Amino acid sequence: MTGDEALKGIEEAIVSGDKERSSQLVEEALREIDSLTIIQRGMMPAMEMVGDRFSHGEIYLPEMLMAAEAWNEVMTLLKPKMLAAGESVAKIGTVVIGTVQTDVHEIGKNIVATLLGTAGFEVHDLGVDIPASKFIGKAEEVDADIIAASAIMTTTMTYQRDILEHLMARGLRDKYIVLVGGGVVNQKWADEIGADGYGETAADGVRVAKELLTRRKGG
Ligand code: B12
Repeated sequence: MTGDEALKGIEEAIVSGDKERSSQLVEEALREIDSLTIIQRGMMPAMEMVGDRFSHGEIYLPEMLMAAEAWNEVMTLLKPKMLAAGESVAKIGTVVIGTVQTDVHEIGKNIVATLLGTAGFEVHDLGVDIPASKFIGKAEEVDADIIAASAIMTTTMTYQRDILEHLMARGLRDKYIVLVGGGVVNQKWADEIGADGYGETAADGVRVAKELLTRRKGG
């Protein structure tokens, strides 16, 4: 099987929500393809397709959930490998990350958290459906540099603004770098709410996080 065929197979297995086949194909692919390529070129296109089919009424919530479960199963194979690759990296900063209030989409946020970890950040992942006060409470507790908030839906992105408003209300706005991202979020939105940075992909997020931190530390 060529690399492209392997990635196509993984895409199809995730779209159909077949956990066992997804894991088996990923294990095979790992002999030749690195974890990030598998995520970006096999798994993310699967979720795009699932989203398209859902919005066209071709599949329903249970199928979308099955695809997400297949994704999570595969990540149990990939995440340890990715983290091991970053183990020797020196600590560069601390991030508190989560998906905003009323939003339970975690897949994108989990990739960002994993990649930040491999890049040398100490990552505190709060999970999903996180209110602004909890982001800030945790950031204060662990003396974070960065608060990173994921929002995947048009109905939940406004809760990213909430984080900035809460920070301002508590006189803490300048203490933290606020990074936003997620399906519907873009640079225009980030500018509008006064976030410090935006990442279209997880890899962009890591790059922006590093740049902003270096600038803040005067490097
Ligand atoms: C899987 C999925 C689900 C799963 C989530 C399971 C889970 N454990 O996460 C389940 C089935 C639970 C679900 C539920 C719902 N979903 Co849904 N879901 C999806 C789907 C198919 C994939 C999302 C995903 O994981 N994408 C893959 C990841 C890798 O991409 P990503 O999240 O965008 O993340 C990348 C970047 O955005 C970025 N990033 C993400 N976060 C951050 C954060 C920072 C700081 C940075 C820098 C970068 C960054 O990095 C990631 C990697 O590059 C999308 C379709 C789509 N195309 O996105 C719909 C989608 C998001 N869902 C949608 C909807 C409507 C719903 C429901 C309301 C459906 C319903 N009727 O109940 C519920 C809402 C539940 C809730 N309250 O949150 C809509 C949202 C539409 C909108 N208006 O915004 C979408 C777009 C589908 C559609 N086309 O209609 N969903």
